[in-house]
Amino acid sequence: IEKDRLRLALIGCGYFARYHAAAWRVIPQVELVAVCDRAPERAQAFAEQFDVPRYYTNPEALFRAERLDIVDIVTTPESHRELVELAARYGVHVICQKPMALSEADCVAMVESCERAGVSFMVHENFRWQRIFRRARTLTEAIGEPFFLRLWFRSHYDVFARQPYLATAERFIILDLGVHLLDLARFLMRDEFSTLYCITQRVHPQIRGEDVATILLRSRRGAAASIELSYASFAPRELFPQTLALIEGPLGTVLVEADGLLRLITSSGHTEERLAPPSLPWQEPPGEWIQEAVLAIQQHFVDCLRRGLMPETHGRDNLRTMQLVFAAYRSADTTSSIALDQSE
Ligand code: NAD
Ligand code: 89Y
Repeated sequence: IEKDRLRLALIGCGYFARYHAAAWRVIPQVELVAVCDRAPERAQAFAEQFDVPRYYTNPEALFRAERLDIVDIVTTPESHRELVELAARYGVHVICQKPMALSEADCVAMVESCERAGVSFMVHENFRWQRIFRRARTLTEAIGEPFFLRLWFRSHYDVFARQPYLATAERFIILDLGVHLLDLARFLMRDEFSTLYCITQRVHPQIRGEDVATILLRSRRGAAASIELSYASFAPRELFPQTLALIEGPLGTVLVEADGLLRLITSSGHTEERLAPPSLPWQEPPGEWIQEAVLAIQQHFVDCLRRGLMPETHGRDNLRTMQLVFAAYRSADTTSSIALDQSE
């Protein structure tokens, strides 16, 4: 798109949207012209806080009234399909929070609607935009083709305090958090997965869905990956929301440790580097690395739109991640391994 500034609206003015809005405001090629939330007081307060000229409570009214280039959907997932399809009908490019939707059929329909309408559709899959994982992926170039990956996120952080809907969701940790680690696994391995086995558990007595999941995968080229997710794990130090990683190749190992520490071990020795911590004016603990990733992914979406390129984690790419998510639930429900069709 060749325009000085792209006209953007944001739908869903809840907890996480504040990091999106703060980031949009410092991306110079974008102008946040309107926000929308079905709760009028939230829409109004959010518009005031982020200096946005107009607010709406009805998404259709927003699309009718505004001439938009981009919409950013930051509602909870049950509304993602309806809102993405609405954007497609109005010919507006879309960036939508993860998880794309709650069923595979919804995800496929969303991707197809955007393709038919000729709008760009990207999923806001931000974990791979954390600086430490961009750097880790570069370091893997020194270790040859990885034969093993372990990603783990084991925490006892009270996520339900800020995101109470997670306590009542029928499916919790794989859809909400596993989706990020499954995407990271695809990103770090530069490969797709062909077989998956998953065990789920519920440890918290007062929630509805699973809060622990262990997923084992085989990649198309034969590598093994193990993904561990838990909100029931006490640790010496609470690291929420940091993901840790181990990547092994024939020529070396890459380790992603806490607080920006990276290690590379090869036959010529052991090097370590610590990335400088994020420093954004709006950052809030403990999610600073992710808040920085939010800015990076939004800038990437805008750069791709302006250059006519497909963004990373565009809808069809993210369908592969979502297929892994749904396969993990199928595997856990049936205690069987699932063969995936991840052909090109
Ligand atoms: P939230 O419940 O705090 O906010 C959602 C807002 O959307 C609410 O204000 C609600 O009124 C509004 N809304 C819902 N449906 C709507 C509709 N149809 N039309 C208009 N408004 C509607 O939720 P949240 O915690 O901010 O999560 C939002 C999304 O962000 C989720 O998809 C969640 O998975 C994702 N999230 C991502 C990260 C991350 O990327 N690291 C972190 C937290 C949350
Ligand atoms: O919603 C989740 C996410 O995307 O990152 C962490 C989180 O906030 C809670 O699991």
